[in-house]
Order: sequence, then C-alpha cells, then structure tokens
Amino acid sequence: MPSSKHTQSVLLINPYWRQLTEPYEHLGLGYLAACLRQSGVKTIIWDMLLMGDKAEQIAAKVQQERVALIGVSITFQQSAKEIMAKIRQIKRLTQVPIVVGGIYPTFAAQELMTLYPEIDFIVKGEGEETLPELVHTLLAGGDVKKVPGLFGRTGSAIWESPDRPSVDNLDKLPWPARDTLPQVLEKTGCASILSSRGCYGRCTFCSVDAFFSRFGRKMRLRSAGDVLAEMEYLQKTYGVKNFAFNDAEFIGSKGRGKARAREIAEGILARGWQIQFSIQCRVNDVEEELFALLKRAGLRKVFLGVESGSQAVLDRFQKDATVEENLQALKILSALEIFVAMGFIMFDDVTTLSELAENIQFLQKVRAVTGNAYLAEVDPVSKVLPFAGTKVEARLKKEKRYRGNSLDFDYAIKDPVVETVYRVLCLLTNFSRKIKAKRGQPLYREFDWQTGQIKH
Ligand code: B12
Ligand SMILES: C[S@@+](CC[C@H](N)C(=O)[O-])C[C@H]1O[C@@H](n2cnc3c(N)ncnc32)[C@H](O)[C@@H]1O
Ligand code: SF4
Repeated sequence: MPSSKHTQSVLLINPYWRQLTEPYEHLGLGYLAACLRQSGVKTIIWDMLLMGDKAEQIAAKVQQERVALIGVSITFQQSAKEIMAKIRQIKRLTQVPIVVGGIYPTFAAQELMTLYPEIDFIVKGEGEETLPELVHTLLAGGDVKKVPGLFGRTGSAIWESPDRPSVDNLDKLPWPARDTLPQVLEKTGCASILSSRGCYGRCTFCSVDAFFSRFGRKMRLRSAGDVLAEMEYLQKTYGVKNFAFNDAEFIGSKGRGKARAREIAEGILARGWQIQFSIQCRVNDVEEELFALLKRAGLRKVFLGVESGSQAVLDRFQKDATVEENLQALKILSALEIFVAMGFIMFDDVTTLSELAENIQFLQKVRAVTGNAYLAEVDPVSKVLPFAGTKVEARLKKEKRYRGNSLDFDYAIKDPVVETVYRVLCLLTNFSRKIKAKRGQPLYREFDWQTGQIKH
C-alpha cells in the first residue's frame, strides 16, 4: 500500500473487561501489528484500558485514520458478552467491517456469528498469516472465501474456509510490536515476552491444548538465541528490567525444552543482566538444579498448575502428574525462595466430599512442608470452567448438563451436598473479599516487581 495521509489502515482493539484492572501488553495484537506492518499495512493498536473504552472515541479514531478493517481480540471467554455489546456500538457508529480472533472465538465461531451480525469475519487459529492476507484481499476487492483460516458471511449465510496450519518455525515471525509497552511499564514495571506456543500437556479443561493441537504441532519453542536477542532489545530500547514470560508452559518437553530453558538462563548470566522474570510451568518440570540456575538468572515467580490434592481428580483432569510431584515441586520452589501462585481447581462437576477433604488436607500439608512464606493464597471457590473447545465442555454438553450458551454458561455439581458447600463458600468468600477491599487490603499475596518483595 502506498503511504500517504490517505492510506487506509487497520485498527486492532484490546477490549476492556471490568475484571482486569491492571494494564498488560496484548502480545497477540503485537504480533499481528508487526506482521501487518511488515506487509505494508498501516496499523494502530487501541488498548481500551489505556486509551479509552468509549465507542465514540474509537469511532473518531476510525474516521481520522481511514480505518478499513477493525480487528478485535477476545482473550477471555467470560469477557465475551461485555465485548460483544461494545462491538455492537462500534459497528453502529462506524459501519466498518469487523474481524474477531482469539482462542475462544475460534471454537465458538458459528455461535458468535449467528448471534452477532456485527461480526463480518472470525479468524481461526493464529492470525499472523491470515490477517494480512484478509486485509490485502479486501483492499484489492478479491475473493475472501479463498483466504484459509476464516469464517465469514455472505448475506445471511455463514461460510468457513479450510484451517490454515500454524507457522511452524517461530523464529521466522517478527517480534511483536510494542506500542503499549511504555505505558504498561510505567504502571506495572514489567514487560511481557513469549518464548513458545502451545503445551505438551493434555488437560481436559484447558483450551490451550485444544487450540494449538488443532493447527499444527502441540508445542513450538523459539530458539534461546532469538529469545535472548528480544530480551536485549527490550532492555536497550525500553529499559525493561522485569519480564513476564507469557508462555502457558515455559519449560516444555523433557529433552529439548529443558536444554533450552538452561540455555536461556546461562545466556542471561553470561551477559551479566540484572533482571527479574516470571514463568508458568507444570509441576513435573520443576527440578532442583534447573530451577536453582533459573533463580540465579532472575526467576522470582512461578505460576504452577497444581490443580488438586486428590490423585483421582488429577487423573480425571488428565494432568499426567501425581500429588507427590505437586508437593515436591512446591518444596523445591519454596526452598529456592521463588514465589509460587498455584493454579488450583477446588471444584469440578463431579467433585465428591472426600475429594474436597483431600484438597484441604493437601493444602495444610503444603503449608507445613513449604513454610508458606513464598506461596500465594489458593482461591477456595475455584471451579472448572467449561471453556469452548475443551473436553470438559464437550462432556457436559453430551451429558446435557451444560446450561446457557458459551457467552453465559453454568452447570450444577452432581452431588447436591457439594453443590451446597460450593454456594455457601462462594457467599463467605465474597463477603471476606468485600471486607478486604474496604480495608484496602490486597486479595492475594503478590510478587512486587518494583521492590522484588512479596506484597501482603
Ligand atoms: C499471559 C496470559 C494472561 C495475562 C495477560 C493476558 C494476555 N493476553 O497477554 C494475564 C495475567 C492478564 C491473564 C489473566 C487471566 N487469564 Co490468561 N492467559 C495468558 C496466556 C498464558 C498467554 C496469552 C498470550 O500471550 N498469548 C500469545 C498470543 C500470541 O496469542 P493470542 O493472544 O491468543 O493471539 C493469537 C491468536 O489467538 C489470534 N488472535 C487473537 N486475537 C486476535 C484478534 C484478531 C483480530 C485476529 C485476526 C486474530 C487474533 O492471533 C494471535 C497471534 O497468533 C494464555 C494462554 C495462551 N497461550 O494463549 C492464557 C489465557 C488466555 N488466560 C486464560 C484465563 C482463564 C485467564 C484468567 C481469566 C484466569 C483467572 N481465573 O484469573 C485471568 C484474567 C482475569 C483476571 N481476573 O485476572 C485462559 C482463557 C481461556 C478462555 N478460553 O477463555 C487462557 C487461554 C489460559 C488457559 N489455560 O485456558 N492471562
Ligand atoms: C497455563 S496453566 C498453568 C501452568 C502449566 N501449564 C500447568 O498447567 O501446570 C493455566 C492454569 O489455569 C487454570 N485453568 C485453565 N483452564 C481452566 C478452566 N477451564 N477452568 C478452571 N481453571 C482453569 C488451571 O489452574 C491451569 O493450571
Ligand atoms: S499443562 Fe497447563 S497449559 Fe498444558 S494443557 Fe495442562 S493446563 Fe493447559
């Protein structure tokens, strides 16, 4: 596209969701912007939390920048209803074609397009190749049905083009655009970075596995060299000192994954960088020697998928981990003084009273063996959410126990006594959270990037 003030552009929106109060970098949109710009398309990122969430503000930008296509990301299924109401307003004011993408829209495309005529396209899977091809086809007046990786509509009919395989070699992708980084850094002190895509696990509740397995290899890793080069760029260009690795599974497979994690840690140490970083990983990734090395390199916080203190539940979730491995990982991380936030799912649709008791005993044991100083609190009312595309969703639907639609779903726990326990716990937890909020106390312990200490 020739560049002039009359050039048409694409506006990528990270929508507002009332549950998210802290800004973060939307790396998905950063990657899409980098690819669009590489293909010559002027691209603007609009983060509603940072720039404003009024449809009128967006409509004004659309007019000012001659926007030809609006792209909206739906990252969290629970936020979709709120976002769709906003999309409706934006469409009414602008009449510009709207494309939606993300893990949730990929699996709920038919439903979303049927309920919301405001959506013109949904990109299935990763958008780095599909979105630029869609934009160029639209601008050239070509046949969009020939673009792989899309849902679209012609009149009242919804069509779907074939899936597009994901980009296999992640090192070939441009690094994500960092338009919002200065503002995010000012507010949080931390930049995000993505060193892999997908996960080698197969948990029944997880939409990461469902999404990435569908379009290519379950898990892809960037090379350590490419990751270190991006980290260096972020330090030199933006003064970044704290990195949140966004990977759902930072370590990866036993052989290559662990070797790469080691290479990244050694690379940081060899360069003498004084940085801090956080990761997410599985319990069976946690080995003392590797994590001691990562700690020396700056690892301060781990989000760990513990999920349950009952082996029967771990097996039901296809977690491929044991209660013993859970305890062992927590012990190692606590001994290394690395802060841990546990992914813990207290309830699912078939939780029994004895499984609940096992969870409580397990959490007591965790406190005893770790000393508790480096652990965030567990949410007592966490419940499996049947996200679109997951095995849990498919089963609940098959058993006709899934209520509502993907924008507003619910299910009852089979055992009525457990269901009652869950409801009472919800009331008590909400009450105690309100009191904490009134007193200005944080709901959970958190690692504070600025001070390097745990906030109570
Ligand atoms: C980092 C992260 C966060 C960060 C930041 C979010 C972010 N977007 O960066 C924070 C900490 C805020 C966060 C919070 C939560 N998260 Co989170 N998070 C992630 C994680 C691990 C990585 C996100 C990421 O960087 N992806 C990488 C980029 C490249 O991918 P992407 O954004 O999906 O974009 C690509 C495609 O989807 C597509 N695409 C996306 N948008 C668009 C838009 C258009 C127009 C197009 C064309 C294409 C397109 O193209 C992009 C490029 O390939 C994901 C898991 C995952 N791997 O995706 C979970 C994930 C998104 N989180 C999840 C959840 C549930 C949460 C929480 C709600 C959990 C909780 N109960 O607290 C909270 C949020 C609310 C709260 N109360 O705090 C779920 C969402 C499930 C669902 N289907 O709804 C996920 C998928 C994890 C999971 N295991 O299921 N999260
Ligand atoms: C990225 S994983 C955590 C790190 C690592 N991949 C693991 O699983 O050990 C994300 C966490 O979010 C939670 N989670 C994901 N999908 C969920 C769902 N459908 N319902 C409830 N919790 C969910 C789980 O606790 C899970 O451990
Ligand atoms: S290990 Fe974590 S990211 Fe992987 S499938 Fe399980 S919950 Fe999802």
